[in-house]
Amino acid sequence: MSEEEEIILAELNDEELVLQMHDDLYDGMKEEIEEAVNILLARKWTPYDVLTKALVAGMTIVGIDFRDGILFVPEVLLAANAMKGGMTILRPLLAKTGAPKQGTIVIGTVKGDIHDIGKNLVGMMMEGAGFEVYDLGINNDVEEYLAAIEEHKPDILGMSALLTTTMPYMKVVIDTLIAKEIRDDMIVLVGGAPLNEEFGKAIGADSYCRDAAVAVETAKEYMARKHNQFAYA
Ligand code: B1M
Repeated sequence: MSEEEEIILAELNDEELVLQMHDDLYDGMKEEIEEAVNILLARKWTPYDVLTKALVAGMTIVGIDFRDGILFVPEVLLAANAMKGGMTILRPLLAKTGAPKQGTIVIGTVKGDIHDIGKNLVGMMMEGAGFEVYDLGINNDVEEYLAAIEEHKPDILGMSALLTTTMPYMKVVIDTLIAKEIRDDMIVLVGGAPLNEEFGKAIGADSYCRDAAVAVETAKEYMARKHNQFAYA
């Protein structure tokens, strides 16, 4: 018999439960994460707080230990899978805010890059804020972005990159939009951990978005400006 005491998640107070979730995420325990997400929601936590304080904060710890060589790819994949379990519960709740329709966004991770957790968060939060979101997934080349733009005529194009080796591809996409004379038809927002404001400006994006909340605020500001332009035209 194990000497370890079994932890009953429902018996923990909020603070203990969030810390336990950080541990469970670290250990890739999907079922425990799903149970804990449901407990916090039942305690009237907002889906946004569960997402940011429990899941994103936990994933940040995973990221630091991955960087420092304490965790390796298989463990990070398990953590990512546990996080996705939690996000699956939160997605419909975040999207169900009944927010008025804001606009349309096409979003995807760039060619060569398979990181999608952050991009998925941005997509979910955009949905929650009232945007119609077309998520192209990972590893998108310029042709895939162009096809989606042609099909959905988005107000906003969002690109995500998590690797220093893939972030330059964002410029390839923007340069192609310029060459095809469609750059001004949409707002281009970029994000991902290795990017910064300076990089966003250098490649010709409209804005760099530090996180999902900033992405939503930025997108809403651009849409408000667009509507005002039409109102006074
Ligand atoms: Co990868 N990985 N990874 N990885 N991975 C990083 C990015 C890394 C920084 C880790 C490290 O060394 N510290 C490092 C990149 C180093 C660099 O380039 N400078 C790295 C590496 C090296 C690699 C591999 C090359 C490892 C290898 O194979 N040797 C490999 C690359 C594979 C590839 O893409 N071709 C790889 C693989 C993987 C996994 C598959 C194991 C897994 C991804 C699983 C998945 O996504 N489904 C993984 C993970 C999980 C990470 C870390 C640990 C966590 C990323 C994450 O999900 N963060 C990451 C370390 C880190 O970032 N600290 C790391 C949580 C997420 C919520 O944050 O993605 O930053 P983030 O998104 C934020 C903002 O950036 C912003 O909003 C989001 C939400 O707030 N944002 C946007 C993101 N996209 C946006 C788009 C927008 C707006 C805002 O558009 C409008």
